[in-house]
Amino acid sequence: SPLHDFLQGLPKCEHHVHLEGCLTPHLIFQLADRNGIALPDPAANPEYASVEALTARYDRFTSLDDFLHFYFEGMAVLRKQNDFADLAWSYFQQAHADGVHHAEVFFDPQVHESRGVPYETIVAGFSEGCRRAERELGLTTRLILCFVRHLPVSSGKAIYEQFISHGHFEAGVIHGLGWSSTEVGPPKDMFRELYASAAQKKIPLTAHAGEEGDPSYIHAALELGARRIDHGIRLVEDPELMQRVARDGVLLTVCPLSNVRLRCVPSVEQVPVRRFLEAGVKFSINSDDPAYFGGYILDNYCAVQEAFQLSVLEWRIIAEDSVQESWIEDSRKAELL
Ligand code: ES4
Ligand code: ZN
Repeated sequence: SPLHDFLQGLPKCEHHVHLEGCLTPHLIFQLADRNGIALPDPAANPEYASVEALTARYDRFTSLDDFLHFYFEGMAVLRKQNDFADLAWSYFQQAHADGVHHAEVFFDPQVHESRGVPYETIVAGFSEGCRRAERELGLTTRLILCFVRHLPVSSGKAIYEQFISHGHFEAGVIHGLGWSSTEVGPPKDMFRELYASAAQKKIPLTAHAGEEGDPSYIHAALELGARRIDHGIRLVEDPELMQRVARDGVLLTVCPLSNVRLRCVPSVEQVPVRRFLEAGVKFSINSDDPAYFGGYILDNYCAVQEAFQLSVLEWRIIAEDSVQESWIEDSRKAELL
């Protein structure tokens, strides 16, 4: 887009990216080999015949759950601390090249632990990647532990207890909690108890809601204490709730290319970017699962620009809101503004 260089140079914050969603087909095959892990048999699963075949399958996701099947299958190649560290590092290098100065990144410990990887290994690897990015690239980073909605609450509770007993919030190793995975189906308030406990400890909370699910999922997430909403695009279907979100300054972390790939909208033009701007709803633009959705954060910024032709002033509002709503100290915000 004509503003590509301007958008590249704009100091960006990313708030919605799953580190496991940065696992490219190339890295899946490489780590499967390195760790001696068998990928699904290509005889029965032709998409696993090659890097190219797997990449091509990613163009044809039919829904969130269709994508999640591949996302959870792919992450099975992560075993050792250095697998997690390498994955995080590969994301941070790309983010840095895209002009990201601050990144808040999700990870799914329940899913790895269900495959026998200890919580300590996962957290040590991902935080090693974060520290390297801070040291070598000058990024600031925040790890957000995500609960997943397709596994039993008891498995989320077991992870939460390890997070608490390690003192990982107080130590600044993990800065917040979120939830993600299958939206429609499981109870909207399944993490009520965990979020109540975390809110009491003043732990920042976010939640995936209003991606495939209707606005009542957003309402439930806010009721449980989320102070940020991941996706939230269906908020426009409830004008009253939208007014409240605008008034309370709740940030939506919007992921345009993800929404198109998962068929939440037919094209980027239908992501309610203008409506959010007009309603005074704060939002940031993010990549979600860049290895699966065909683009990192700058591709998402450029896609929004192509669809909406925003002014430089509008871009400055978006960039400023992303700094102000980041979970960082005021002194760091001042550096980024
Ligand atoms: C996700 Cl796009 C999306 N939605 C919900 N959960 C997720 N986990 C990873 N990507
Ligand atoms: Zn997400």
